[in-house]
Amino acid sequence: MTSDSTFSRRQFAVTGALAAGAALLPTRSAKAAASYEQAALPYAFDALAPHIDAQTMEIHYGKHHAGYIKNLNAALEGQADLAKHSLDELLPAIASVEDKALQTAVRNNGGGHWNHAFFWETLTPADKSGKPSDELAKAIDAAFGSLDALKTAFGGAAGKRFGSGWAWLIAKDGKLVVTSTPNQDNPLMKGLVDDAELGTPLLGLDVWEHAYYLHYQNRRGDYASAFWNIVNWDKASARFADAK
Ligand code: MN3
Repeated sequence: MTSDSTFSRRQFAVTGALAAGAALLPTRSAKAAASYEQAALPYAFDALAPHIDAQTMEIHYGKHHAGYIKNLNAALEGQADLAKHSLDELLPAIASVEDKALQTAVRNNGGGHWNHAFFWETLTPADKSGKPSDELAKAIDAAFGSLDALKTAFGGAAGKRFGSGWAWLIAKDGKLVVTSTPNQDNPLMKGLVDDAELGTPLLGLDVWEHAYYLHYQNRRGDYASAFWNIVNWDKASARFADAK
């Protein structure tokens, strides 16, 4: 802490804003200022090939995702009242962080960490991909007409996202919706993304070029189609069950 009065007031404003916007949040850990860590990949770098190649996975996980975590921890240095929360708690309350530079750092790097951790768990080797639960299959049919129609809608969202971002399948008010967000935004970021894009993510596809360019170059559509071979349907089905 510093004795500079301007800095102290700013700190108080940020802390007070989050408390007001997200009262009674449980704390992630008894320790103040815990640092975020990268979980091990649940499969080998080459386990998703040929749909996602080993070199892309190694760089994506080891450099890009790791970089977001490093930058997030740096941004939250000295911000114990924010750092004590999990990202599942922090991202929905992020709009209440009044310090815009801090908000942007958490938006980009906290979003980056959350999105990539979610993405690795969304994927699985093709021989373990499985199929949607009966409950999820029914919801897909109700919302889109068929699984193939969902794939078309999702591929459209991935293809239309200008520049970098994500395509999502979310559960929203008991219904399934395909959305997309720019950069490292995601469907948890209340107040920062459109209300129509808020919901519980079931599937997410990283459409940043770093996610596919080595193998697919400009062919984002081929990458988005290949995604369906390596979707972890057990995981998506569990997320859907939890969302209800
Ligand atoms: Mn990425």
